[in-house]
Amino acid sequence: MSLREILNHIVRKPPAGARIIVVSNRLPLTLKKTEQGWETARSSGGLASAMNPLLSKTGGEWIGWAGDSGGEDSQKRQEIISAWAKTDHCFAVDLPKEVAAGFYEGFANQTLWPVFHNFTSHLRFDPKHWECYVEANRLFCEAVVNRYRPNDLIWVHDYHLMLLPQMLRERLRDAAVGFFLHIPFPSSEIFPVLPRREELLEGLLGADLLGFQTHAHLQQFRAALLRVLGMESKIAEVALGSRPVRLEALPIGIAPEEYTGLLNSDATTAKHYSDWARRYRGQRVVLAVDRLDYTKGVPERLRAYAHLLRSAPELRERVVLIQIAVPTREGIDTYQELRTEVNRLVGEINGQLGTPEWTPLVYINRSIDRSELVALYELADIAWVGSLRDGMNLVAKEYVACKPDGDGVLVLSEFAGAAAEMGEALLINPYDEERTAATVSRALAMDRQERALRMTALHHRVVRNDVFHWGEGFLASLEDAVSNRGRYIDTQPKKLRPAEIRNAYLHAARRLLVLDYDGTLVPFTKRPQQAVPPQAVLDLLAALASDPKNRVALISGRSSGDLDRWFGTVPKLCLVAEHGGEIKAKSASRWEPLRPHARTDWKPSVVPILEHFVDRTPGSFIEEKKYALVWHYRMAEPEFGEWLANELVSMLEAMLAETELRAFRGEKIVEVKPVWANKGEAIERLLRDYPAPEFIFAAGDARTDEDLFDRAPSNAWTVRVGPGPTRASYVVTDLQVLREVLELLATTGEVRDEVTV
Ligand code: ADQ
Repeated sequence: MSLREILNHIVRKPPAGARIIVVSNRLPLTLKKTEQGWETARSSGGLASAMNPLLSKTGGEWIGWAGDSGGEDSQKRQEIISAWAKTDHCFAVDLPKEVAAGFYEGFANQTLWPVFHNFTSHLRFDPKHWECYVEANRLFCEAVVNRYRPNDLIWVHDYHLMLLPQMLRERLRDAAVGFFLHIPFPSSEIFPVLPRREELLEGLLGADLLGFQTHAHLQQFRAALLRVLGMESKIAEVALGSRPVRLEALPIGIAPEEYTGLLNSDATTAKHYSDWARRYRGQRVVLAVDRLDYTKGVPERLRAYAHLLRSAPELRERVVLIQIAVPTREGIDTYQELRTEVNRLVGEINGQLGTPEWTPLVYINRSIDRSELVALYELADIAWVGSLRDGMNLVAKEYVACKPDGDGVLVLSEFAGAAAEMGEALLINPYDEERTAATVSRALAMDRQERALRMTALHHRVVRNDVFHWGEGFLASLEDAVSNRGRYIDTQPKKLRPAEIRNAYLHAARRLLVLDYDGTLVPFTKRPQQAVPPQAVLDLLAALASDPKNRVALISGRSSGDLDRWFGTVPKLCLVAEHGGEIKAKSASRWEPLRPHARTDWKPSVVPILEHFVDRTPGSFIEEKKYALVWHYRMAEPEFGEWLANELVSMLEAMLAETELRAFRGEKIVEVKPVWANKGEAIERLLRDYPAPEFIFAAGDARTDEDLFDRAPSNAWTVRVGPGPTRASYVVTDLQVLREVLELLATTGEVRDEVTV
């Protein structure tokens, strides 16, 4: 059985009829211009190894950029491209030369790449490059739309194509679209630096599933959504009105057999191994393999190595560092500068520290064959991965795959995604050259037993969590996300029909009505104190509360003082203040906190932060409640207010992470309060005091009311007032309609005979 067949075997069987369309910047095939004319070169990267078996199993297709944009003998080029479509199911997107340059070397690699790797100083932005990026994504979109058949699963890869999911959503409304980001997602401090950040996030949100290499990257994406778009999300989902976007951390793996196969039974690999082993007999071999990219930390590694040699003279003539560095993106200035710096360091180390018999650093500045690479992995006592930032880093996993005997040490940067799942490696901070040198020295001195213990655990994990496991996991999640989409649509709220609810109301002998105040019974006002209840609202509440079959609770974000002043005179009305912070039960004279011994000693540390925001935002102010602090910015300039609110919430989230406090966005407010003070807790408390009502009605208009809808029993009439995503079962267009419904209930409460079904 060939490797491909074995892999096909283990790949999860896709649902009948579902094909995969893989979309990535580059195809696994590239056009190469040689002296004989155009030729096809095959890439055997991890992505190609993962996708090929999945594609051949499902009859899927791969869409990507053909590479070189052509020239004189373009007819031959076109012939090759047509052959790819027939024999390899690879469909080339042709990008005009200027579009390709602005898209790839421009926006993708000089704007997105540095920012996503935290190198904001390398950021270059040209609005023309952005236009090329949009155009290239559009051309990819056309290509996908042309190839798409209903039920296909579209899998888009990486930062080159961040606009594509939304473009596809607009053209193929029901298509299953997944996106995987191979590089890290930057922190919410850094992401906003990115020109066109809103469009990029919106582009991604067209997908059904967004996959990241680590949980940390996923969390940073969520933080960026909040900060840039003011959009809240759950740990694994962004709710977008009618459609959820699933978020998942799915670390990519390698195809271990592609390495172990060569290791065990390839003559060329064995030959390379014996040549290298002979050459470095008596020396410990430390290996580094990178694209020559500033994110990979090559100069930092060379400086740390020089430090090691200077501080440990006993290592001289007994160790060699083999640094393989594949040239990459050479048309970009930063990469030229990096190349010059690395050349200088190589010369300096060998010139200053070498001897006639010993070259401490072997520098190979080209791509090497897989067989040579595997021989080097086999030979190396230590692999040194020093990325300053990296989505995953496959070299770490490839080295481990080549150590089935458990002998070898992996020194790994904590800033590579791989560190999240390779804890048995010796972790380094590559910026700390002194300690990095000490760690490499420790790796060199590590005894056989410890090496075996660490390497065996790593090896098992790399073999188990291979690239097929990753591919299957992604596709399974994508299908699941799409089938949940149906359930999500089913759970979209229905329009509230007054006759229907009136009927249910009249038939119930025991009823609970839970009503929000601002935005639900009265409109918002510029100043919270202006929202005094009109007499009609007081009369309505009094009528409902006076019905002996009813328990009515007004549940609001306002303070107990406000509620007492405005509603204290309505008999039998139960009041809940501060979103569930305090409760005044029916006919009670005193307020009590929802949680006993609730603390307020956190306020002095939060007030100065809110004051700082008041200083920056004319028209905004702080409201102090018993258990909460609120920053109101209704009177502030709208866009500036929203922007600052996002910033405030992001800042508070980080600061309050370890406490029971949280920062919540509301209607033109940011509120800091304990997590337990919410309307969900409040309805549960109301139901404890008044158990098993036959009819439950809960209405609200804002995010805080979602807790109420979430925790209300499943048979409750939960009603959202106004538009927006909601977990309520029903919706009414505005508060006027809600008032009419409540009036209908209040006035017809006792007239059973009128019921018409
Ligand atoms: P890359 O930045 O390209 O990938 P990496 O994960 O290290 O980084 O993959 C590099 C690949 O190139 C490895 O398979 C390696 O063996 C090969 N390679 C490196 N130097 C070579 C040389 N001189 N000769 C031949 N082959 C060489 C992006 C992200 C990563 C993420 C991957 C996959 O930046 O963080 O791990 O995608 O998701």
